[in-house]
Amino acid sequence: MSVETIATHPFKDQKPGTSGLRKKVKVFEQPHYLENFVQCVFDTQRELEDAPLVVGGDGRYYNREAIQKILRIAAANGCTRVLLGQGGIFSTPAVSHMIRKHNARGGLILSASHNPGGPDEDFGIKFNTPNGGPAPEKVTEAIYTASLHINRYHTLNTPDIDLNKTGTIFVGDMQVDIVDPVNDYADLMEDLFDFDKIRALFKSGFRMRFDAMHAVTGPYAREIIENRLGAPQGTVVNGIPLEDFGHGHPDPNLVYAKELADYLFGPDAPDFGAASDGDGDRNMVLGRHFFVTPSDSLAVILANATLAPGYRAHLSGVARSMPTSQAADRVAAKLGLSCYETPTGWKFFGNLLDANKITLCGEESFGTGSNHVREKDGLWAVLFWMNILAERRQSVAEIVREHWRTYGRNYYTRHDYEAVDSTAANSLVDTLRAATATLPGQQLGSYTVDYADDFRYIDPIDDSVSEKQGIRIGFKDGSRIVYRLSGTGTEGATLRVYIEAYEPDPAKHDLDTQQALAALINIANSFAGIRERTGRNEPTVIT
Ligand code: VG1
Ligand code: CO
Repeated sequence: MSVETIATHPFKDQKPGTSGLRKKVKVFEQPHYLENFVQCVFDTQRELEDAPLVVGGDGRYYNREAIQKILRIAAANGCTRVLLGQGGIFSTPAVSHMIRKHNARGGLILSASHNPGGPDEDFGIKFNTPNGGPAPEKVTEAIYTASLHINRYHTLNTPDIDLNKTGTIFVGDMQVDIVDPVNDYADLMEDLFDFDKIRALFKSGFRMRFDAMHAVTGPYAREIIENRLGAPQGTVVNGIPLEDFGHGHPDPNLVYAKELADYLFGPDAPDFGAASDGDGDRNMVLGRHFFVTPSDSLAVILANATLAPGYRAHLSGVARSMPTSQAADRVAAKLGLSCYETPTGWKFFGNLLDANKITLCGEESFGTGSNHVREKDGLWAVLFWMNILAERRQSVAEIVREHWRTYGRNYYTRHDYEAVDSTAANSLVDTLRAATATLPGQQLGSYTVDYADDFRYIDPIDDSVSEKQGIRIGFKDGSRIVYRLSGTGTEGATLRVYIEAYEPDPAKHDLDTQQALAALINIANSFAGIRERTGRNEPTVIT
């Protein structure tokens, strides 16, 4: 089979954001666009020749086309073996596990995560390194730099392969093993959690609903929750991955997973509800008439971790992204564990996990995970909760309220302003940055500023420095306001405002979150001049 070398030209917009390269499908469909990015991965990651390379995606529109192109480019670049999910399917955490389990040299994940899919929506590609995790900044920078100079890529002139049948086939000289995308991952979950206990919980009449949101976790959830754990058929809903996610927005929060939320807050609510996003790395958990914030979820999992067999022996430490609430910090302090604060994005947990500095980590954006893989893991978090519920035999609400009584409650909300004018958003953040120097000691409303900065992170393992990770304003009473711009949006800029307040008094643990935080929300809005600068009177999404 002869290698074709195709002349190409650089695209100036291939800079990976918080989580890989994410663009409109129409951008990816431009001639050579995807090809360039993939070739730049091979040009900069020479060890990929030794294979295997793990490839799969969340099943969204353009997944299959992208995989056919990737296989030809991989083969033409001398890659000897690919592990491909049947139907082109792999969840993000499953890819991470496959890389680790099969000693692969990396993985390519096709997904724009929770962003909508379809011809006019979003597509994305992420490169994961041999530890199973998202490429760190030095790798994404190298790929980006290569993309500014590329003038050719290598491919083969071969027909498309059938992605649907498991087994081994060849693209040129490259072996492609098409495998069931679920089995290895389901086995890993069975190693970590007490499946007998959870089976007994279902036998006792426990009812749950898992909403796969027409995205990638459907087949995983059916195998694990219905087949292996014995939940009744129909426990998993929207379980078939669709190219456009049923016209939905596969983002598991109270806004986009409204159907599930309405059910859990309705008259016939089951004991437990959960959902996952497009590529399976996010999770939302709900109890009957009760929503668990992702920040609280991390704290509760940490406090109860030793109830799960995989975490019984040892917990090293915990990390959370900077804007995530400080609820986990309080648990860590009590357990005598170190707690790290990292910039937004899972790639920053990788070094801490590899060095065994942390066992658990999480983000406020519905991401929770551990050292079992190097990505956040939606189903894992759901199973962790099920294991805790099976052991404690209390309701979700009882468990969380008890947690608040022990540690206090961190009220928390995030306000997103989507698709705002990029120039306006950048100047808003620039103005805030300039203001931070003089803020400490000042009064904002009834709050006294303790510290203010643009978060700068020095990786404790390799000393790499990440600048400008978000404006933080911390107040004397422990409450915080954080502003940052999203790195995953595909239209204009998205401004995220994160607001947190600590409440030790159990008599005040039942307030509505927006009301409990109203004074701080006002300060956050007026101090940044959000209305004047963005022309928006209210956030697009509140979580
Ligand atoms: C968002 C979240 C961040 C998360 C990232 C990827 O990034 O805030 O916490 O790691 O999405 O999640 P940003 O830059 O838009 O705020 V996913 O599920 O896309 O892999
Ligand atoms: Co995701």
